[in-house]
Amino acid sequence: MGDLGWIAYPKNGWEEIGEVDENYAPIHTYQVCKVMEQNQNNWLLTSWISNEGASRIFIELKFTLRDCNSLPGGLGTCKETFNMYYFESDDEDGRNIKENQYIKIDTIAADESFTELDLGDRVMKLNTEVRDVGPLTKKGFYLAFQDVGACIALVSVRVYYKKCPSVIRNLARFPDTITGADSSQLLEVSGICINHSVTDEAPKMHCSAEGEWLVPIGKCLCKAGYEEKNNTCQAPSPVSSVKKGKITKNSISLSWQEPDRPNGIILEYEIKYFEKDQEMSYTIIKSKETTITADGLKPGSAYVFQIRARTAAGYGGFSRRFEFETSPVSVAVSSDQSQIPIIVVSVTVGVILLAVVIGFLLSGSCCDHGCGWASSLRAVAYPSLTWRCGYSKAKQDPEEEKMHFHNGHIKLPGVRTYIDPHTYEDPNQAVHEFAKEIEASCITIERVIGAGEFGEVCSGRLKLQGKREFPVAIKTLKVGYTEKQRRDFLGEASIMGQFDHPNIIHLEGVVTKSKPVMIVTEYMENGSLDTFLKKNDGQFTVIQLVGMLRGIASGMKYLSDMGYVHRDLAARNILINSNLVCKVSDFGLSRVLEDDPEAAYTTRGGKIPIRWTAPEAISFRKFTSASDVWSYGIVMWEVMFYGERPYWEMTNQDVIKAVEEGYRLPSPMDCPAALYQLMLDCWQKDRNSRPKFDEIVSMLDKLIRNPSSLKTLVNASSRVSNLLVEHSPVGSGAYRSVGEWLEAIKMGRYTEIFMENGYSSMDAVAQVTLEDLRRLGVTLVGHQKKIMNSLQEMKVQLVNGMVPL
Ligand code: ACK
Repeated sequence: MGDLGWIAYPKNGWEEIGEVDENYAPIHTYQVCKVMEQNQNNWLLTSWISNEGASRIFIELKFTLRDCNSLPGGLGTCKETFNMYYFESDDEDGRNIKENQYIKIDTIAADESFTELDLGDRVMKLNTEVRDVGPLTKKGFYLAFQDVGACIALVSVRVYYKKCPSVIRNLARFPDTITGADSSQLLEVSGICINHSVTDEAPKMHCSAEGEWLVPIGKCLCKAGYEEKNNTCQAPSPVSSVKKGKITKNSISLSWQEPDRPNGIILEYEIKYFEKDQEMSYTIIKSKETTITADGLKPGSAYVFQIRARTAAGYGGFSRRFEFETSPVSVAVSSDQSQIPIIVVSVTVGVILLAVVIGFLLSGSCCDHGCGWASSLRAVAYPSLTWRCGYSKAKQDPEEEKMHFHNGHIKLPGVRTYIDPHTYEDPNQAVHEFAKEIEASCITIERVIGAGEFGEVCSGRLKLQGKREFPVAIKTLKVGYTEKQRRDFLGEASIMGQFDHPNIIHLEGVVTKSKPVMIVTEYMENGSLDTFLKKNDGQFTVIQLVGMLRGIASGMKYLSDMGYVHRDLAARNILINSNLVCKVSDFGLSRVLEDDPEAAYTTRGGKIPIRWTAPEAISFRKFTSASDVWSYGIVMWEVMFYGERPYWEMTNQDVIKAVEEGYRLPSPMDCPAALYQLMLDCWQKDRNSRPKFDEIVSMLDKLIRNPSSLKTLVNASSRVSNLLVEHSPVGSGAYRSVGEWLEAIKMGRYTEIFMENGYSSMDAVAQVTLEDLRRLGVTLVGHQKKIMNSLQEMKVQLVNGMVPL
């Protein structure tokens, strides 16, 4: 409002005009209009502007400029541009520097100049131009505007920088981050775990030059005893109500309820007890049930009990202390005798367990995994023995033993291996081992979003006790199902429930105690990846696409580490949420055999999604993580091609033959060479030569950190040499019409515009330039690229004599 402190020289050049805006607020405008006089050199210098730590700044100018043609007699001297400069300085001392020390930013021209006529109509054609400057190395700078004989009114100068605003993602806080100096630079920023959380995988995000956070990597987890809610970790309520059951002179039975706010699925409870005032000598029992009997206690003595729950995130806090007393000696002496054999058996079990552990350790032959098991086993074994100078062991619940040895697997907390639900005799047991039972009344079904093999897929909301309602996807099992269908349907939940990873679809639970039977998972707003990409063709940056691929690779790394082979990895089996986070889904037991519409019967009788499957898996059903890597390469191709069908309309038989003969899919258009190379690596015939998922993740991370490595694209002529020529839409021969061509490259929406503007033949289309496309209203850069690349490719093919245009 006051004096801007800008300096104009010579004095009769730029002139400050006090005006008011539409709200009658005073505004400054600088004008100059020496169009009739020779050799103008009028400077306008701003005051010192601090760059506030930014190394790249943007300057937005709003101005009007007079059309020289509309000036009678001024044509010889009149100009229609002016120049913008800057000079960096740490303080205001730089003000009196010479003109030639200023660095030119650009010559500014008007998109629209105004004429006498416009003046008469009082139409002011305001131009907006933005320029950026960087890298800046000092604390601030001056701007200068040089007029050399134009008629200009400078109405507004806005100077700004861009930043990625502070955000909490994956329980990590990322600070306000000023974007980098380079317009293509991605700054890697480390997040700091929020209160009560700890690092799982170092959380990082990338701040783009446009001020957007991209490609979150890693995450924090709430500490043991805390649960995640609205991007914070708050302590869960501990076990609150503990009731005593049967009490004898040597034993106390207890039961309790699940905590009000369990931290995920409760895997087990830990019960700590000790004789009152003897806290140093305590016993710990682990149980999967909400009841236990502590025996071997002293008659007529008070005991203190505390219970805590364990979920995948760790232990919650202990409950308050509950105190109960055993019966005095005179009560139920005879019934007590029956306990003795049990105690003896239990102690024996404990000793055998310990012997097994020591055997493992002493044998010295165990692999890393084996040692992990052994040490975990030791930790779990101690409930069967006394702790410090405690008492003989409490009665061991058979459930606890199953926890140690489950269907021949040693399944202990902390050992992350996948267990095939088929190994369970009773599939219901597998479901309840890995999936939480949800009451149907907690679920509100809102709408049907699709059809699954077993019934409808719906979206809805889940309200769990003590938690805020949140959106979920619900798969239902249709009425009239057979026992096998029910088993297969719930099999997916038994598999999914074993996984816990940000790039694997998360299971909330199952409804099995009422009908319809349901599987409830997290809701993924953008649905399946193939449909989503087709709908948004050409609309993402390469970095965004690579971010999606990185997520999928990270999920697959987790699965392969768990020993799980997916067998049907394809873009249609990836779900994508509103943050563009991709998650691997579809873990059906019979999936590969039955429910994938892409799966076809092979000569050996199996049903396999041919286009996505590695040759060794098609030929002799050798499904491994390496065959998943082949499928991953196909997913990369689908993503970079925005959901195009691999091998287009080739028949399955032709695909098998072509792949056997060494042909591979051509590079998608505009594909960075590094990504296409990775695809080709995934499609190595020798499965041992294919990269592993951890290598793929590292490779993609490297590309994301160094986006300039993505700038080298597979060039059109090398693409041609890779083409499965007869089957590429581009190489499939001359197009009969412009419509057919645009349809083939999925740009059919522009057919009418092309025809209306005279591009009605392929000959005419061949002349189209980028400028023409913009004029036709093809404004999306992705679409412009697609059309121009296709034209370019047709021209290359013409040169090569491959496909006549
Ligand atoms: O492409 P879509 O919208 O995404 O159509 C299919 C449909 O259900 C049948 O599978 C959608 N779908 C499946 N699981 C989920 C989920 N967890 N969140 C959102 N949509 C889902 C899928």
